[in-house]
Amino acid sequence: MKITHVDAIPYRIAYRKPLRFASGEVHAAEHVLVRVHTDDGIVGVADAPPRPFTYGETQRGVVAVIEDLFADQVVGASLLERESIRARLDRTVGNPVAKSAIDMAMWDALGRSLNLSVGDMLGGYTDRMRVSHMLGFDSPAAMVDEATRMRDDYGITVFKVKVGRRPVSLDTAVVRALREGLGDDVELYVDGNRGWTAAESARAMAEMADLGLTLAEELCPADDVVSRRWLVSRLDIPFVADESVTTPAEVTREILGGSATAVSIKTARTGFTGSMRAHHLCEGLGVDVVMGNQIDGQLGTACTVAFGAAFALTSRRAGELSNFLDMSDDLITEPLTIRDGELAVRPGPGLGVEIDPDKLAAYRIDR
Ligand code: MUC
Ligand code: MG
Repeated sequence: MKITHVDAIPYRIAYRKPLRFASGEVHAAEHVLVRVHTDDGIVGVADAPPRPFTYGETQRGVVAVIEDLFADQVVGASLLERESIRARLDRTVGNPVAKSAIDMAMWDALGRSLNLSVGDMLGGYTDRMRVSHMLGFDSPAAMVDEATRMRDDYGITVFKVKVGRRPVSLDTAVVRALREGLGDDVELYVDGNRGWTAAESARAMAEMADLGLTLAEELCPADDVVSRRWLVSRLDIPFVADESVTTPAEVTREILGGSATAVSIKTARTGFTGSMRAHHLCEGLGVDVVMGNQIDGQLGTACTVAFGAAFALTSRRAGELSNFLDMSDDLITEPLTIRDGELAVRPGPGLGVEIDPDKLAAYRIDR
């Protein structure tokens, strides 16, 4: 189980329609496929979706940091040496997405080596999650149409609505149109990606007080420390920290500082090893958790559902597991299927996902 080689392969797959939100927009999956090879001929895979507007990483930067620094720090180690590898990688600050993809590819390789599924190795609580679909910026009518299609075609009844940076009245009109168009049986929550001030957030949430929202995510920046605490203290629903909690230490700071009351765990930024730390911390602190989406493709989504289903706390709420549906194609041989509003964990071994060599050859951009 010794690691012999790490590949970082950049690829590009267009989206059928762009996803727009307060901190950026995505027109194509410009990700990096990370492969960890072992001396037994096992290959573990994971996806690195760089998000410059959230963590500062770029596609070329992820490839470079893996090739120039991380590969040497990993090669020669056993797949079981997760903690010492983590300590070596953490000598380089930042780069959460590159580090996480290495970690998850190691877990995939370990599962394949032991003939066990990653979900079972992590915790094995359940084998599926309810799905929440993230609705990017558009007109109220277009967002209601998309949500209706997701409900009718896939049985999805939980929606995260992107808000912020547009006129507050447009965002509140969208949420009202969704509630009126889809009725009381759907769950709605909002994510501002830091796009409002605390005062704008308070006004918007008051305007939407009759709409039965269940969560408010990262409405304003965590750096607006005092005003965010003021906002969080007056809300009557959990305030989810997302981009402000990229490490367990940040979870502690946000929650104990009163700047958030729930946490989004994203395997794309904390891998499986760091996500376990975040999960155990949230459980100990007694805060709610949402399995978030970093605009993942199917490989990343397979990682999110494997982790989310592994624990009671992470599987309680619907996980954000559906935005790969907007991609024009993907890299894996057998597509993930959402049915009756749920996504099942692949049984394994490892992540239970295979990369299609023809698709990888068609979409990689390094040759
Ligand atoms: C989210 O929850 O914020 C937007 C940017 C990103 O990195 O993830 C998405 C979704
Ligand atoms: Mg978010």
